[in-house]
Amino acid sequence: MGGRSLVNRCAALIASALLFALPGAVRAEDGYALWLRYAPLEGEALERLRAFDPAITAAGEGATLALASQELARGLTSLTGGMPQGGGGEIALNCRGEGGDGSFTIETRGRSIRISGPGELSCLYGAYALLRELSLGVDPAAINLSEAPGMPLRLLNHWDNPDGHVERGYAGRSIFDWWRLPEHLDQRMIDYARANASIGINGSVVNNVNASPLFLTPRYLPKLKRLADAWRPYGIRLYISARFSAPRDVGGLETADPLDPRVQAWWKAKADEIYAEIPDFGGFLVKANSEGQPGPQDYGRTHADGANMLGRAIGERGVVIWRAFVYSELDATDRAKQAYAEFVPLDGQFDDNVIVQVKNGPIDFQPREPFHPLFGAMPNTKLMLEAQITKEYLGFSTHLSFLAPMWEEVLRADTGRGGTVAEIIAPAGMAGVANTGSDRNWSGSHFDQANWYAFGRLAWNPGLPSEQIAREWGAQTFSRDERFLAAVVPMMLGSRQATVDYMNPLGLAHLFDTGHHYGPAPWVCDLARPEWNPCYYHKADAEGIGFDRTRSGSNALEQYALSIAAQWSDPRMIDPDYLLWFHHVPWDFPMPSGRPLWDELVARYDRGVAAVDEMARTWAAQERFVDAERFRDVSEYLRIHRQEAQWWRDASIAYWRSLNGLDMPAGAAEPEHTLEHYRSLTFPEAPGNG
Ligand code: GCW
Repeated sequence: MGGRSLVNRCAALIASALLFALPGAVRAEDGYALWLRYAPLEGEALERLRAFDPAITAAGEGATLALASQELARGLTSLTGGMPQGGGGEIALNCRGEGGDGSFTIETRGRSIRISGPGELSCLYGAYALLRELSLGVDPAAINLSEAPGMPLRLLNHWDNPDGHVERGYAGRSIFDWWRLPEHLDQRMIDYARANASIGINGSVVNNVNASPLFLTPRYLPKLKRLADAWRPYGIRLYISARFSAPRDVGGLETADPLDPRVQAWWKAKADEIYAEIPDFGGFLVKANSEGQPGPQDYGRTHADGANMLGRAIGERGVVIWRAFVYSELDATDRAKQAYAEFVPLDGQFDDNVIVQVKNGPIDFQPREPFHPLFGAMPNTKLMLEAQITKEYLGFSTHLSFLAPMWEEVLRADTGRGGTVAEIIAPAGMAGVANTGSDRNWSGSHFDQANWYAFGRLAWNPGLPSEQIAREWGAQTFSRDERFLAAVVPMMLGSRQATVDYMNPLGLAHLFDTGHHYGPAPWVCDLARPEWNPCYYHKADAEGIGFDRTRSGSNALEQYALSIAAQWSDPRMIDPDYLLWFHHVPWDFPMPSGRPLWDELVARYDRGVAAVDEMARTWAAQERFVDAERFRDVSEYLRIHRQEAQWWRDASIAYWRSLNGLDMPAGAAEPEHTLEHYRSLTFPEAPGNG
């Protein structure tokens, strides 16, 4: 069967795509289509693409190649308002074989575009890349690209439970319908794979790291298999979070000791059982001896003992990803130091198929943290970066906060020990804690789709500038009109700093309300474990504020390379964005701006709130570029965002003043309510709680 018939087989699908693509079709824009809307081109770009009118030919037969053809046909139909007829142009897909890393080349000669690469996935990735360019209005005759992935593993981590609750999920219930699987496969599972593939994501860990052992029971295997089968053509491998105590929980053993031969045999048999059904199973992700999860230390063994035991069960078929997010109430040292202290001594002891997954910063996905000191400190261990796409500490789904600049900040950070974070993780990869849910728009808010998109694009190419990501996303998702992009791209780029400013300015961290982490509660000081308390992190009193992590304090600085520690050790020299992370300083400490610390702090809060006002104004001017439904959604969310930014500012300032007794700096407004008011607010039903 030749390439043409492949295309013919896609005809039905194209016809249905056409239905959605017709200009003026009465189809509400609810955000479901994500960045894959392929809105009809206009003007010169439309004429050019219509004139190009390619035939799509594919040399080969495989399912992934067929998808590449379908995607091209669907995208072109949508972009031009009509199915390509093969009126002279050509898109030739030249990729053979399974496997390959998805790297691709797009070469254009006259009216012929050739997509090639080492395996079929190359053609699928190339097709998405070509469509992205065309969606941005680029002339097909000018598209020449050659791309390879910046790292092998580009994974989403879902913190989804089998009952549909999503830990730290702000977009509804889980997208995974375990109850109806394996018999019913929801269309969302295909659309999900397609969205991921379009940005280069190649794996999905489908359950929470606070893992239910159910996923390791025979009942779940057919469910997992159905998903894995559906995702395979999209190049998405399925992984699961494994509960370390599973041999006891569901295996009938009385121990989960990694050095016990029965435990080893149980995991080996379990892995074999999984691989018999899912030959390309990705492997296990494990949260062990962290926040009450079971692990090897329960038996006096190390993280390396536990990880290697699982790694041997998996063998060459996949990987074990072991999380470094550990801290203990029994350990009195600074929480920011604990992961390093536990893991650095194990460097060199992990097997080849074990990867240690490290959060971007040493505490926990705060609006801003310095990079994690483990990056660069374990030269003989594969390290993977864990980022959080879902906005647990960044305003849930109602604050507009574009996170590419945050990830760019960590990826580009020079560890002073063998390269930037991006270079350190290049042999392993990046994981993003997903923000997907059952909400029609997937991510809880339209702009949070940009964070999913940005995560995938950065994992594919960690050198991509945030600005380019924002432009691409904005043009594909909302409007390619230059006036829209000129306003909305800068708005997105400034939004994360705004969140830092009104929530946790100047290096403050973890001032969130207990448990659900919704809203401010810097006054909480009395919870059982010290590091659960915001007071532990800010250490504010009548004299000053901030966590002394220099030699006179916890000396967390010593965990960084000397060259980096030197930049951060002097409170007068450090970038003010990290000041209170590393230093305890008096309220009148002179800041580079010339203001005393207190005035600077209030100015930062005000700057954050003002930035949200500005965002609302910017958005209000975009009505003509955006469909009514999404325009209104974003407008309403920005109203919530504005109120909550004010709340963060006012509650924080009211609390600091209760400690320092200082007046408001000249010209700054008093908090709207009393401290008692802010302290009295409770939100037991806030979403996403663990
Ligand atoms: O960010 C914290 C969250 C927990 C989460 C934990 C982790 C999955 O508050 O909900 O648990 O980190 O990363 O393990």
